[in-house]
Amino acid sequence: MDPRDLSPTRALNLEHYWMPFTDNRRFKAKPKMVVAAKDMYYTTAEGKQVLDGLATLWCVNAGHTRPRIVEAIRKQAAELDFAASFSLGHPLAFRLAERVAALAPKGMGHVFFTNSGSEAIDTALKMAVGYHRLRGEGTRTRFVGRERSYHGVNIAGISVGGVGANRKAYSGVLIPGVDHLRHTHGVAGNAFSKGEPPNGADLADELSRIIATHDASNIAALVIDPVSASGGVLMPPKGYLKRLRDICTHHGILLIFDEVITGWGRLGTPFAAQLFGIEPDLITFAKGVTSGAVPLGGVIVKDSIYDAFTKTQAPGIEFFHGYTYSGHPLACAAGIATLDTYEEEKLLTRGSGDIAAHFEKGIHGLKGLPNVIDCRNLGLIGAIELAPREGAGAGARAFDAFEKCWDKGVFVRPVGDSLAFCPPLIVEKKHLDQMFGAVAEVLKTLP
Ligand code: PXG
Repeated sequence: MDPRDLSPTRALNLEHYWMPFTDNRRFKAKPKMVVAAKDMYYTTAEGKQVLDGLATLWCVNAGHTRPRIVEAIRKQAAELDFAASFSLGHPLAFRLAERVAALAPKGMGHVFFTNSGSEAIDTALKMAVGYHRLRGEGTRTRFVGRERSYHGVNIAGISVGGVGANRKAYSGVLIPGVDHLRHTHGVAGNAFSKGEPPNGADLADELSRIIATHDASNIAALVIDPVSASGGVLMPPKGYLKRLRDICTHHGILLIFDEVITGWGRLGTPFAAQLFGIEPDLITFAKGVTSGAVPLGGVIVKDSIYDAFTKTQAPGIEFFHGYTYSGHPLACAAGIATLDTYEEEKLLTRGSGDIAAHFEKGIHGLKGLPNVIDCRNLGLIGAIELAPREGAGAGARAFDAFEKCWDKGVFVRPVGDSLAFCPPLIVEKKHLDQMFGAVAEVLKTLP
C-alpha cells in the first residue's frame, strides 16, 4: 500500500491513528466514519445522513459548514496564514477579543486566547495564582474543584477536575493543593427536574468547610463548570452557584466559570454567568466560539485582574504565558464569522425560547420508557439517565444505546450511564422529533 495514495477507492489503513478517548479496538473493528457535514447532518462514508444531536462534541452551535464561516476561513488562509503571536499582532485577534468582550458579563473586558479548553483552564489557573501574588497574597496557591467536573485533560485540568477515570493513572503527578466539592447529582427530590433542580443549594457550603480546613489565605480559586456536561450533564441546583459566588467573594477567592460548553448560547444566554446573574472573575471558553470549525479557546478576564498584571509591574512582559498559536489568524477569522452568524440568526438566545420548550418536552417524553431513571434539561442541553446494566461495566447500556441510535441515523453521546443531547442551536422541531423518536425506539428494545 502506498500511503501517498489518498484516492477514496483505496481501503483505509486504520492502524496508525491512535484515536483520543476511544475504544480503539472496538472502533477499528466496526468504524463509524463521516466524510461530510451540512447544517444539522453528517454524511457517513456509506452515504447515510446522520442527525447531529450533540453539536458534534458540544461545539458546533451554528451547525456544520456554514457558508459565512467557511468563506472567512478560506479567505484568511489565502491572505495571512499565520503571524507570530508574541510581540507581534494582527488585526483579527484584536477584533475578535473586542467582540468576545462585548458579549461577556460587564467588567470582563479582556480576553486571552488559547487553542483549546484544556489550555484555557491551565491559563486561568495560572492567572489566578499570578494575580494573588501580584497583590502580595502569594500564599494563595490552592484550588478547589468539584467531583464529576471535567476541565480538560492537561495535568492541572485533571487535577481540579473530578472525573475518576481521567485521574486514575496519574495520581502521582497531579498538582498538589486541590480539594473537591461533592458533585450535586442524585439529591433527593431532584429526579426528572425541568431546568434547575430545586434541591441541593446547601452543597455549596462544602466550600466553607474546605476554607475552614485550609484557610482562605491559601486558596487561589474555585473552578466550576456551571453545567457538568461530560460529567453526566448535571444541572446546578437552584441557588447553588450564587451561594458559591458569595462564599468566594467573602473570602477573596477567585471564581472561575468553565464555560467551554455552557458558553455561546447553550443555555439561552451568551454565557451561563448571565443566565444565573453571577459575575465570575474568569471565564474559560472554547468550542462554540468558532462553532468547532477551527480550534480556539480562551479566558475572559475581569478588568481588575488584567489591571493587576499590567498596571502594577515594572515595564516588560506581564504574564509569562502564551501559546505559539494564541490568536491564530484562521481561528480568529472563524471566530468573527461565527459570532456574526450567531448575531444574525439570534442563536445565542434561541436556547431560551420555543425550541427549548420543545426540547424539554421531548426529553421528558422519554420518562416511563424501560430503564429511564432520570430526565433533565436546561436551555438546549439535556440528558436521560439509564439504570446501569447488572453485571456489566458502568455505562454499558448507554453505550449500546448510542450505537443503536447511530444505526438509526441519530448521533447522541453516552456519558457514563446517561445519554446526552446538545444539538446545534439552529435545531428545529422536526430534528428534535427525529432525535427523540429514534431514542424512544431504541430504548423500547434495549436489553
Ligand atoms: N472544560 C470543559 C467544561 C469541557 O467540556 C474542556 C474544558 C476541555 O476542552 P478541550 O478543547 O481541551 O477538549 C472541555 C472539553 C465528551 C467530551 O466526551 C467533552 C469535552 C471534550 C471532548 C469530549 O463529552 N469537553
